[in-house]
Amino acid sequence: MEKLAIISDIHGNMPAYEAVMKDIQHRDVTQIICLGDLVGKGPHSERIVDRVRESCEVVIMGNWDDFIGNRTDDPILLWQQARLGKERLTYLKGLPFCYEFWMSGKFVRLFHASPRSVYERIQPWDSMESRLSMFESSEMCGEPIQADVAGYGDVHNAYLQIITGKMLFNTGSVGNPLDITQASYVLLEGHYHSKQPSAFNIQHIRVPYDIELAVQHAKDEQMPDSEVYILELRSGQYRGRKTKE
Ligand SMILES: [Mn+2]
Repeated sequence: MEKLAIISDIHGNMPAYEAVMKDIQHRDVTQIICLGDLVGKGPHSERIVDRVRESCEVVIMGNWDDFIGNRTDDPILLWQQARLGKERLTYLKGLPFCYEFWMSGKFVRLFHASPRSVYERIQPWDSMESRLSMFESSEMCGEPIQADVAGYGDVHNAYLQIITGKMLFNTGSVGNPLDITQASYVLLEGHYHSKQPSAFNIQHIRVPYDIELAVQHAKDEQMPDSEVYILELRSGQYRGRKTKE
C-alpha cells in the first residue's frame, strides 16, 4: 500500500504550509501532489513556490498560477509579481493541467477546478449534472475515459461525495481554508499504479496552525489589501468580491 498526500491552495501562507508538511512527515507518505494555487492572496508566494518545487513530486496549475504573471496594472498583482520574479512566473505558467493514475483498480484524475478549466468553479451543493461532469475527460486531460475518483482544490472547502458509485473529493485549502480555520489536505491510500481492485481510502486531515503568525507575516511584509486576507484567515469566511479564490 502506498500513501499519497494531496495538498492544494497554499496561497503564500508559510505557517500553514509548514504545519501541513510537518504532519505529512509523520505519516509515511510515498509522494506529495500539489493541485495548484501556490501563490497569491498571502505574503510569501515566492517562498511557497520554492518549497513546493523541492517537496512535491507532482504540481499542477491553479487559476492564480495561470494569471499571476499576466500583464496588469493591479497593485496587488504587481506586488506579487515583483516578489516572484521572472523565473518563478515562467515556472508557474508552464505547470501541467491534470494528473491521472490508477490506484487499487480505480482511475483517479486530479485537477485544480474542473477537468475543463482552472476557472470553472464547482461547489458540493451545485447541480447533480455539474458534479457528474467532474468525472468526464476533456481535451485538457490525458486519458479519454471517465474517472472513478475525481479530486480537486479551488473552492477552499473540503468534502467527499459518492455519486453514482464514483468518488468526488475536494482537498480543502492549506493556506486559505474557507470552511473551518484549520489547514486542510487529503491522504489517498491504496496500491499506486495498480488496475487490480483492492482496498482504497480517502482521508481528510485538518491541521491547526499559527494563524496570528500568518497575520503578522502579512503585516510585516506590508502586503497591499491585507485586511481581507487577515479576515479570511481568522474567520474562514470568503471575501466574496473582487479577487478570485
Ligand atoms: Mn485558490
